[in-house]
Amino acid sequence: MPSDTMHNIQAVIFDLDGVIVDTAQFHYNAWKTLASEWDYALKHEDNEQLKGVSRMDSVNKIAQWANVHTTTEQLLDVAHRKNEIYLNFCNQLTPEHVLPGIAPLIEALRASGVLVSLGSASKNARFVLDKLGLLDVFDVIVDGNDVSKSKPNPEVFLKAAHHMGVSPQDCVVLEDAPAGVEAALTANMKVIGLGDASELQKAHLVLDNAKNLSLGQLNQIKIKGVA
Ligand code: B16
Ligand code: MG
Repeated sequence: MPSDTMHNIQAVIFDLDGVIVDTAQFHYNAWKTLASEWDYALKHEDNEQLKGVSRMDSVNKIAQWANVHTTTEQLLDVAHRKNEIYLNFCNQLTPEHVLPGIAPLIEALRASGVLVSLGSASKNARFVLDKLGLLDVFDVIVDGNDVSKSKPNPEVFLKAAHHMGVSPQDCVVLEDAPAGVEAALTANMKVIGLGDASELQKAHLVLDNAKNLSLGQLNQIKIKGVA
């Protein structure tokens, strides 16, 4: 085996919302509707803090921002109604909504024998992947139904690595959220942030999108730990 092959990545873990598909806006609009019932105008900055965060952790944060103290039943009801609005938006998704570069990247990784996994906080991940025509392309899917701790906890990524039989150091995570970047770093994985560099500065590399992302670039990050 050539010496540099030993350093090559073995797996890529994809976040879903904001990496594979732009559903972040759907979450935002749905939460805005519910927050307005509490007379709270949800802001863009608030939404940044909800990215990658589970549904119940999100509803708890919004209640706190709105200074609302209510029962668990009511919080569950708000979360349930938010999800109905969100799923209604998701119903319109088709394979054309897969973000640029993602489908060819998955194809290239699979062709090179690199494992691909989903690592998402969403309990709707399989529904969304099905809409996008991507349900069958992952070696492993770990989503919000499989974990008890929300990002920035690394549970979702560590579970994905474990199910693939790969060491965390041999995984690269693609993330759009500060909480997800934090989770990947805590998991001892390399992480590429996709989106706003000022929000994702802790990632090893930040790109606008996955358009020109190649396996060679992923391996460079693995070898050099590019900062
Ligand atoms: P659900 P990701 C996360 O998905 C979203 O970024 C976050 O906004 C959402 O609250 C969370 O999933 C839970 O989603 O309500 O569908 O279970 O970015 O980790 O793929
Ligand atoms: Mg995300």
